[in-house]
Amino acid sequence: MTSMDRGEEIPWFPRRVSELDRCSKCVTKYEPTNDPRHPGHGDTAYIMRRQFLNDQAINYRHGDPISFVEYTEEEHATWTMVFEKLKTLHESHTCLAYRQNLRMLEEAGVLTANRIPQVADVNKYLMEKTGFILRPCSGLLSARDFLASLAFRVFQTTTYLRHHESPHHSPEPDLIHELLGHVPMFADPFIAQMSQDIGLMSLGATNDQIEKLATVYWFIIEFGLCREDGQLKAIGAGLLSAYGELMHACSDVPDHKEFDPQIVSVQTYEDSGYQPLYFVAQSLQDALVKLREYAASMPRSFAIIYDPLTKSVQLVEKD
Ligand code: TIH
Ligand code: FE2
Repeated sequence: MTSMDRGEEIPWFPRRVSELDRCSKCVTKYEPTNDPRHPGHGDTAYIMRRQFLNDQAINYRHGDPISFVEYTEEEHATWTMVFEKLKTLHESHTCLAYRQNLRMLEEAGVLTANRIPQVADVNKYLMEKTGFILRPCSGLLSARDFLASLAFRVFQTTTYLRHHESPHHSPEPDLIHELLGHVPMFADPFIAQMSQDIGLMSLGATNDQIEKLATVYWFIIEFGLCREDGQLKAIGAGLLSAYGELMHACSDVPDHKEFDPQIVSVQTYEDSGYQPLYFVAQSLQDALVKLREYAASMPRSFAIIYDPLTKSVQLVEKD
């Protein structure tokens, strides 16, 4: 008997990469239009600029060339300031994979401190590293839609920048976070695989499972740490793009626990200020192994098979 026969509804999910066009549902949180915690709250010019870039992203369809974005001098200046300040912490606070990939991205001229890179150029680079590509989106997506895209090695990316008066921490993802936090890590095969595994597990998952997977994603891909030579180092993109929180995370102020997806999946988290608790993996390899054990333990009435050549998945019913 299949799960369909038992009357269990498997929620709709994309079967091929082009169906990600149907996975762009945004959730509203920290909108500068109505949330005083957003640094751009009350700044009409900022709000309009953010809206303009979001509108462009909303109209993006799979297969479209990524359009060139003309960033303003003010935006370039914010980028440069953030990049240069973060550089002072790279040696001491970031993991080896980040440092190596960032150096390669700089040497290739893809990420440079003086100009905001174009997403199309970043994609060309990442495509050859791990096959991950960035696709424009218009803000914080629903966890289900966001995780589904990872199954196809697609990363939904905001295109607006944080407010210039709060350059070193943003309460929401922005292009600086995507480019300085995620891009060097998506060039790493273990992070790429972990992200895709979480994505594949999310396809057709229950709401409860989606929440658990989103929490694991949060604590490893966004805010994860690892230990190198006895020292805490950031692997999470949310730390790699935020000067203040990067220092906080590696200090002895917050709590640190060993990364165990079973425990992580039910941990509550902070999403407007610094985290009070971080999880520490032994290494990226170790995190991937643990994640795969966790994935295998998740109850599911079907299996998903991914074909990288056609970027499509097949659902196999278990009986
Ligand atoms: N706090 C991050 C930054 O300042 O770059 C942005 C975010 C990542 C995830 C949630 S908010
Ligand atoms: Fe992120």
